[in-house]
Amino acid sequence: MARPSVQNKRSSQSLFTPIASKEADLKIVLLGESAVGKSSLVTRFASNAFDADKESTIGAAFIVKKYYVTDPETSEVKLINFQIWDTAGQERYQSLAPMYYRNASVAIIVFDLTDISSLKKAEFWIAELEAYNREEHKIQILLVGNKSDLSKNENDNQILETVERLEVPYFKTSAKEGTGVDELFKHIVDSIDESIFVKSRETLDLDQKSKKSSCC
Ligand SMILES: Nc1nc2c(ncn2[C@@H]2O[C@H](COP(=O)(O)OP(=O)(O)OP(=O)(O)O)[C@@H](O)[C@H]2O)c(=O)[nH]1
Ligand SMILES: [Mg+2]
Repeated sequence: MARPSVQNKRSSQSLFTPIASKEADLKIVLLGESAVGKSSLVTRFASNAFDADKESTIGAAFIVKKYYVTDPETSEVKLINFQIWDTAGQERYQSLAPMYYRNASVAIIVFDLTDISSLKKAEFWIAELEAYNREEHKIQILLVGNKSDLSKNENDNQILETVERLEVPYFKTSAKEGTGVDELFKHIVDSIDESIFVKSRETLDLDQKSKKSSCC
């Protein structure tokens, strides 16, 4: 089957918002050391923007993003309501993290490709989530090396060895330039279980409107 195409704000959605037949809510959490670019990745994904002077997150930020996917074969449009918890990487907020990853479907663990110590912190979060998953939870864990625009390959071998050992899907991104961000979210969209989709409220609204207009 051909892979579904994704329409986000950058493409046709701003000109024409499709009506989805099905929709699903998807809770995502971002974890990682401070200043690795978690908030910048969310801003790139949700608003296609980048702020070079982004302020460090306090506690956590919550972002909602509607994301439409069209199946090229059936033309069926599906809506994914991303509910994104962007946590604060500063040490003093670390104990709050379980509040945000509890009930999440996907955890994006971010490190900075130019700062090898941030990969250690990523390993810590992966270990914590794997322990949580052993208690009958099922968070999909993804590892992201961000700031690829700055990386000069100096840490590559050490990163690759660690990534192979961790055995989690790995993505390289630049929130600044936007590279790799679509691939990351497309991977998330592609791995959504069909069973979580329900009939879209947009279709239900249309059904009701057409019933009203044909009535009496
Ligand atoms: N060059 C470059 N800079 C980036 C990139 N992503 C983020 N930055 C910069 O890195 C700094 C930290 O980014 P944030 O997005 O605030 O990092 P964070 O992980 O959310 O940090 P906390 O909220 O403290 O946990 C900011 O100055 C960003 O502009 C990137 O891909 N490339
Ligand atoms: Mg932040």
